[in-house]
Amino acid sequence: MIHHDIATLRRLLDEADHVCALTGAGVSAESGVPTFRGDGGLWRDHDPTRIATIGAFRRDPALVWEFYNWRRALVRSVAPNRAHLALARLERRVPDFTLITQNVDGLHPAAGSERCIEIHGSLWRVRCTACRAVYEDRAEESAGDLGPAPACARCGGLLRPDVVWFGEPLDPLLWTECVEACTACDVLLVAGTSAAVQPVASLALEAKSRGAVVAEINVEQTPQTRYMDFVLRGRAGEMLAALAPED
Ligand code: BV8
Ligand code: ZN
Repeated sequence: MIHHDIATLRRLLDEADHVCALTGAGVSAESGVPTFRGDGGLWRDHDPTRIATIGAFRRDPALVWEFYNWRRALVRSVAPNRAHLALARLERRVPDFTLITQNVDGLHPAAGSERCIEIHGSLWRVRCTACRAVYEDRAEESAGDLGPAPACARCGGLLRPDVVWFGEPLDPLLWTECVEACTACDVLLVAGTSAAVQPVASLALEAKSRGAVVAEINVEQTPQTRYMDFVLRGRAGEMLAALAPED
């Protein structure tokens, strides 16, 4: 039996000790950041395997940096939306809250989320392909554009975006934290994700198998809709603001 009423889900959140939220690109859509697979999606014009893979980067680093510089400049020009702000409020109200995001745009931390696991990395971190130095980088002066072949200040090696590409493993420590949070939580909110990318998509079913109440917040159906306890069919900003209204 799938429920659809926000009031009941909100009461469950009020009673929960441990809440987990898992977000995808749909949560940033209302900030003006294109999703990957929807209309006008990022991947629509690009084949992700041509861009978001280590092979693509080795073949044509300038092409990959063109894509990421464009996304960095775009994200620098937008602000967190109601969905990000609502999840930051929820974190402050719940005894034990964990946010897991597939998004690399940094909008959750910008909205005030502190317990946020960026499981696919961040547009705002770059990593040296030679000495593995990691640089936190808002690129204030360059407005996001690091050029076609940014070089490591320490060794001169080629820098890459510190994100997880297809075929690359997730950070094992972060992944363990994600699994622990999803298997221990009372309620899991899955917002704005097509549940297309593994192994992150498996977290929702893992949570459900351990007895969590799992709620999908999405404008469309996903392959996981039928497993959900709650389905809030609508925009993440509106739904999450209703679940965690302003004081
Ligand atoms: C790995 C980072 C193994 C960079 C991204 C089974 C098990 C394990 C792996 C695999 C497997 N099957 C296949 C794989 C391989 C692959 C994979 O999952 N492929 C898929 C496509 C089939 N997985 C991997 O390669 C992963 N690595 O498994 O390594 C390994 C182990 C050991 C040693 C070596 C290797 C790594 C995957 C990470 C890839 N990186 N991005 C970057 O962002 O540039 S993926 C990319 O997709 C983003 O991270 C994004 O977050 C993610 C998921 O997309 P969504 O966030 O869901 O966005 P999408 O557009 O798809 O959907 C948006 C949703 O929002 C829609 O449902 C829409 O309806 C909704 N929406 C829109 N507007 C709104 C809304 N909802 C609410 N409100 C709105 N307003
Ligand atoms: Zn280096």
